[in-house]
Amino acid sequence: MSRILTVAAAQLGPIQKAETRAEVVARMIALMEEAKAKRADFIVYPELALTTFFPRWYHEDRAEADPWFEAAMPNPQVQPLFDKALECGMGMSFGYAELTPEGQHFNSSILVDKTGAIVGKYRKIHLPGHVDYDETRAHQHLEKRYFEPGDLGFPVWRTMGGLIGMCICNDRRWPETYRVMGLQGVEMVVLGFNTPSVNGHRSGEGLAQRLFHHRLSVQAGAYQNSCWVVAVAKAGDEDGNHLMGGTLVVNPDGEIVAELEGEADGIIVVPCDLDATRFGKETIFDFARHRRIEHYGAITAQVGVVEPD
Ligand code: CDT
Repeated sequence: MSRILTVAAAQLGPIQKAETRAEVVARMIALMEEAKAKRADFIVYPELALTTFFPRWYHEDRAEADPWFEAAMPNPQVQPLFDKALECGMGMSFGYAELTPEGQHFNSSILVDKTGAIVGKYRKIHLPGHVDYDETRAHQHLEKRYFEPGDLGFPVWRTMGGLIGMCICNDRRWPETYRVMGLQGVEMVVLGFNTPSVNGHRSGEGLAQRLFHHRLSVQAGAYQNSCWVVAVAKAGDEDGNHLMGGTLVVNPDGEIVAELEGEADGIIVVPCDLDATRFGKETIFDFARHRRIEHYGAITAQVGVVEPD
């Protein structure tokens, strides 16, 4: 049996500070049209897809960052993307900065089905970076200043003929992210990322190593939970700050089946057989038969390391 969901991983090249939502949405629509021509069912865009990666910019008054946030989704500036998706009969996922009616700020992503309905929302849980200006860093990474940790867990949704989950950027480096979704039977994890191509704390850690850690993380998550992973970059030079590419699709064996070259807007389209997740889920990663939860208590009982006496 096969159950094909054809996915388009839609990388965005750099978005400069001065670029408007309307300009970015036009770029996203152009990628969607390309995906439609290649018969994609589902298109995945990056983290914070509608704007530049603004958490690199420090504001003493954090409310000054609010113009980067969306107070409603969809809103008039993003509606043309929803209209195009409905016209194409295509599901989609993209990330954006969410400002709730209660005044909370999250780094969020949504899952939209082929009828244009928002069926899922995820709020980033593993926020990297720092709260205050850090002069020891080559560049600032102020996600902990501008966002609260997500409060929705790691849900999985039954949609588009499969079981689909989301996470965002830094979440992909944490095995807990995939396992919590794996325990809900996830068949495809989709995620977007904005990853600086140099570690702000360690200038010797450059592009090659950053790409290595990225691939290592998503390949391990896919293999250990026997699911597809679709990881989509915002890439290139944003106002002098470089983000790596590395948009790719990983199969449930942990193999990269497609990877986009370069740092510009572009897509890779992969027919993903969701039934290919069955083998791993029913053999080596049959959780019901093999997990030993009596030994996993420390995973949820503590945050930091507790060394033995
Ligand atoms: N956007 C995001 O989460 N970026 C992080 C950079 C970590 S360095 C502070 C990432 O994991 O790629």
